[in-house]
Amino acid sequence: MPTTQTVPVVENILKANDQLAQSNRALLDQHRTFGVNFMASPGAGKTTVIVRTVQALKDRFRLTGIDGDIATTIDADRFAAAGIPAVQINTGGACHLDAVMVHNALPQVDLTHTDALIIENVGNLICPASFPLGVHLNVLIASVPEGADKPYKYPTMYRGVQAVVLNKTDLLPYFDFDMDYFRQGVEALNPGLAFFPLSAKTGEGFDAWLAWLTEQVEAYKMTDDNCQ
Ligand SMILES: Nc1nc2c(ncn2[C@@H]2O[C@H](COP(=O)(O)OP(=O)(O)OP(=O)(O)O)[C@@H](O)[C@H]2O)c(=O)[nH]1
Ligand SMILES: [Mg+2]
Repeated sequence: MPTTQTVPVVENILKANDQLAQSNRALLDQHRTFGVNFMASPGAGKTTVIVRTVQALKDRFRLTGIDGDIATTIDADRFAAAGIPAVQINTGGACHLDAVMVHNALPQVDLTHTDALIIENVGNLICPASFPLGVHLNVLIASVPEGADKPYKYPTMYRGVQAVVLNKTDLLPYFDFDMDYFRQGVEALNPGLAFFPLSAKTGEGFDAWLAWLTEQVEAYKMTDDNCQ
């Protein structure tokens, strides 16, 4: 019967993904590389936030970018223009990165000389939430024009991340964005979640985000040092 066959296949795919995600994590840990996965809807500002973050932190940490897109190298080219090595994954139509794609891309990354691996996932609020990549930190970038109801409509994504960046706050005067409603939605799904309202365009609010991310990378490196 179609339904009884479909469910096990999907379960197997997800299980295989999780196993490879663990192997990705082991490889990153072996090289003491902190992995960050940025997820968001199309156009929320993933690349713009990443580029501004990279420009601010690249003298402090050795960074490498992996960009996932259905087609083109536009975003990986933007990473490279920001001054870091960049690898493009074209998913050929798939609406998310998965652990296999990242696993296959990792040999192109000089992990020995990378403190933090920055991954931009495919623009989508649904599929990436089901495919862990093996990173240490998952960040969701929401944006003001998307509307304040998104935590309620895409709960799996909001539940599975360790931080939410609310981008495009420079547009707050022009949109009917109910900040309290948004915050309540996030808090109900993921209590105490780190939250950074900012504008990647003007830089407003960016310092708090950079300070927090720096702390995460440094805490990871310190733990690793202690394990040696
Ligand atoms: N006003 C404003 N525009 C922004 C901000 N951040 C990004 N944008 C604009 O939003 C558009 C999309 O930005 P990208 O960074 O390409 O978004 P993305 O999420 O990487 O898009 P995809 O990779 O295609 O899913 C561009 O026109 C950016 O200039 C911001 O803080 N404020
Ligand atoms: Mg992008």
